[in-house]
Amino acid sequence: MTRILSAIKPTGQLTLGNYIGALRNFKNYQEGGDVLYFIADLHALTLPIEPETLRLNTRDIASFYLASGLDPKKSTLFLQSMVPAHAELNAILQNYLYMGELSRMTQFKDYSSRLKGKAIGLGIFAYPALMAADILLYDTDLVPVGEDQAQHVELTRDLVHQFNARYGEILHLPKTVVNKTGARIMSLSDPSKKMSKSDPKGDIFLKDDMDVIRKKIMSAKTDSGTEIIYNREEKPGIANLLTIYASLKNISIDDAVTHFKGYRYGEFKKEVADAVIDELEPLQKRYKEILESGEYLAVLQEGAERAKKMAEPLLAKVKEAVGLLNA
Ligand code: ATP
Ligand code: LTN
Repeated sequence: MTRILSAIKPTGQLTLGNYIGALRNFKNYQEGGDVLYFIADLHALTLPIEPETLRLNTRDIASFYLASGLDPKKSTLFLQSMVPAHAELNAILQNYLYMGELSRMTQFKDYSSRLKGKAIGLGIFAYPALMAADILLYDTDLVPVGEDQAQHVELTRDLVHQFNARYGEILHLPKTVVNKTGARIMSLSDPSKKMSKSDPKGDIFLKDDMDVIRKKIMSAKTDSGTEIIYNREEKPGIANLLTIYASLKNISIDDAVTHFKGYRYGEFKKEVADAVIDELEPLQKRYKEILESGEYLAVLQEGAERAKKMAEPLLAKVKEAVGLLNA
């Protein structure tokens, strides 16, 4: 059976970008796949974060996982920090990634430029080693992520080739799956930038009130033109709203453009806002119920027990291959 694995890191409030690029697609893999979704809480420590914020974000994401339709009977849901094998494999694999390639990672460059003037922690630099460990621990076949994470999976693939060339066929080669539409939702206030939870300008948050969402979309940055066409370079704001609409309605961008032919920008934005609200209002209601009930806790613990067992054989194989004595 195809094994699928993905994660979200609890660095901030989940955005519409996380939802369209990742979360919304997760449940589709549950049927007929062997799926693991975790919360990358160790990765969240790679940027400065308050302990209480990290805890709140983690609870939120766990609740949103369940609210979005992930079923603990079909998916293994857990926290990265609850399965020590992630950190153990990371300690081994970090020796097979190199400073040059790590310093070329777009995410590292983005984050370190945001930390301008402040010291840059080792964790953000070594981020791809832990992510490679996450993926390789479970012999993962497919990794569904947004476009921004594809580079990290590519680096994991390079590592597999290199490691296996030296030690034999130990690590399984994963593939990235990036959804064609919605892989990169942009900021509403600056559509040249990714909508990002740790740089929350122009974000729509999954927890925003519906009237706030409507206001944000109605005031999204567009251009001085009048035509609704898809052109990422010349009309990035309109292109972004078209992407959001097409993703949520499960239609192609071309069909969205046809649908809005002859619309004014204001009417267009109003329909995009309706589409977002139709999707987020019921999601938010389920999320609140789950968060209040606390039911996510038992789910994460059970998931972690299952994941620990699944991770054991590969970790043992790697230890053996590199020459660590297994007791
Ligand atoms: P951060 O701001 O802390 O970097 P993020 O919002 O980029 O966080 P991640 O936790 O890094 O979110 O990503 C979770 C998933 O959401 C990943 O699969 C990522 O590719 C996807 N994702 C994040 N932002 C977007 C976006 N703007 N458009 C589409 N997918 C996105
Ligand atoms: N880096 C990812 C989160 C993440 C992940 C993973 C995704 C951590 N480990 C393993 C897929 C597979 C991100 O979304 N920023």
